[in-house]
Amino acid sequence: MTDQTYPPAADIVKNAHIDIATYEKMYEASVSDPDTFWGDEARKRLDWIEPFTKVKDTNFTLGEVSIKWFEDGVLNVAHNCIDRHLATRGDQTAIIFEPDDPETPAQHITYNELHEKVSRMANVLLAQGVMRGDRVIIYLPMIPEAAYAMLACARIGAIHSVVFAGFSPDALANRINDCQAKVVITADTAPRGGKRTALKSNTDAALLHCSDKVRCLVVKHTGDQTTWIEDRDVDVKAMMEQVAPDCPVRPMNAEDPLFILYTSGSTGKPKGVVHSSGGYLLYASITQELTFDYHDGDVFWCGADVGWVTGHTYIIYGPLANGATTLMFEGVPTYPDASRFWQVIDKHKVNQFYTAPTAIRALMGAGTSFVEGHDLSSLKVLGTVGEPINPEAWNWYNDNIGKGKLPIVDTWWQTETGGHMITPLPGATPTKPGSATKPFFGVQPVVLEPTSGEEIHETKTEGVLAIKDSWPGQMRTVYGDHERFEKTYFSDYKGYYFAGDGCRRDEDGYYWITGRVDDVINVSGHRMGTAEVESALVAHSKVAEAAVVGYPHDVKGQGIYCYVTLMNGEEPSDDLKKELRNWVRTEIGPIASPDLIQWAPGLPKTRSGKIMRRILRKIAENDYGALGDTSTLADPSVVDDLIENRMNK
Ligand code: 6R9
Repeated sequence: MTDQTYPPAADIVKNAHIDIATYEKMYEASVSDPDTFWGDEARKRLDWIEPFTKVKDTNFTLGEVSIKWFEDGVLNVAHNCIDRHLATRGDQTAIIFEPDDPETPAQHITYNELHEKVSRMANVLLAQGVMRGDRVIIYLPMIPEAAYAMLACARIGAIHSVVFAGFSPDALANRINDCQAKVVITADTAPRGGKRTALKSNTDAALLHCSDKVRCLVVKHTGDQTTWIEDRDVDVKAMMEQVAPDCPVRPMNAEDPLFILYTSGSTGKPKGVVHSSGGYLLYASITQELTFDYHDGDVFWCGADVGWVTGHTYIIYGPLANGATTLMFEGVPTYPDASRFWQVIDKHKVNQFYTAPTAIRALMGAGTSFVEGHDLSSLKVLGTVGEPINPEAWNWYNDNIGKGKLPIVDTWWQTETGGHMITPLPGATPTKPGSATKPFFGVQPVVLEPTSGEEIHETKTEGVLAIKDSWPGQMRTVYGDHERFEKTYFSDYKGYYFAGDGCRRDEDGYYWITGRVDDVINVSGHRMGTAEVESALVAHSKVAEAAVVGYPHDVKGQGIYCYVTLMNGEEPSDDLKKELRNWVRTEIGPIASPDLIQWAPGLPKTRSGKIMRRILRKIAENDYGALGDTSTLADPSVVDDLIENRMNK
């Protein structure tokens, strides 16, 4: 990592919402008196049906963890993202939809049109018997209907849970069942990078494992043929034409859940992260505006998928709460070729662009010829998210896309945090490639000594990253399992929210995220629990045991390395590797596809039978010098075998 510092350019400082003096003053105010700071922001940024009288009521004590913000306030999220803008910006574009195929015309959906579509979709849901608090699964590609569906739920007080369209039928079924969804909204097929995913047939397969009461709402997007089950399947677009174009918003309590989003942890099945209506929306609004220095009239493009939290907060809720024009892109960065991002920026005159280091690395590998010939002069701010950015990728982004002039905001945050936690602000923070820099307003990061859990007060230090006090965008609970919420985030380090990441803090107080300290790996910016991949592998009849770790991968950041012990009598072969890869893809989805599989006659275990993952990680990383103490192993010789047969990259 380089420690070179890039101060914001003078013209950026001049036009930005926040300069360095303002940042310091506001930061101090936000942590010394959160009630005043967040109370003022909540009144300024959101429309309240009933004003709140209390701002913050939060407790991080194990056994009593409770997070409430604006708890007696009443509002509606869809009203805040749509209706209140109609008087002043009804004809302004709310969503630009850029389809997968560049030959298909883009759509510009105004706030007036968004209002009508969302109301119609809400009426369709009501007609299906969806009531306040009911769960709705959204399994859709990146099409405007995904936005309509999310906002329609918000409008009537239903709780949505978006499932990434790359997940398998099994993963979808698990989520439908975990939150006992009443309805699944899907599409016939999803075009992406010129290929099509059969979402409806995936949904059919998933619903075989769910209650037969679950209704299936199908968006006919491509018109591809699908099976149709009368009395269960509903043609959403046809229904939307039949229902009324208006639907009143339902007043919701600030603490009513807005959505559930499943995310991987280090143990067990994915957790349903629950976000609130009031605090979450406030946090989405303030971070979208200030982190990206968004100004009225700008075109904002977050290149994530709505299946992830980044898409929730920075394609839908943040931009729309701020009355922005937000771009929704159905495709991938490399289709038809590696110039697609730059073409889209040129075509729609994008002002802020937000993507992941893995995408930057892939495009960097394709070469700069793909950037040439595209006018990128509309760009004002660049952002990254999802994993630490390596200096090579940072420099490439800075030189070729930012032309050495634009601020790059490297935003550290999580599904659990709702919005940015540690990030530069364009007009305020000098950046250092690879550092997420300084905390956002109201966020109090601390570095803890990993074993004692003591807070380290020296500025320059290293340890685990934790957060000292609540912020409005914080998750409220794990759906249906508050105990798991407390155990996962508040039990290892008492009194703090423990994020699962390690970090270093330099002499300037800048934070450098060093990666997960638990068994979560980060593959192409997607979070994956190694335990999930392991349980998929051992579900295969030929697999006796499996251990999965991450290893450094040039494009993906981390790749998935699997050690597999076969059942007695099973023969290892390349065909079997292929079979196991396909198996994991069907169990979880293509994003979990193993990169390397090594046959392991035995796994390194302690005498009590615990797999020593530290050793497996080191072998996968090709770092044999650092294996550490292997004397506690039940059978130290298995290590030699694993080293000898390590897969070559
Ligand atoms: C928003 C999102 C969260 C995990 C997080 C950390 C990693 C995210 C990062 C970063 C270094 C950044 N992460 N942003 N690491 N620098 N700027 O990605 O949410 O999918 O829940 O992942 O991603 O390890 O703990 P999520």
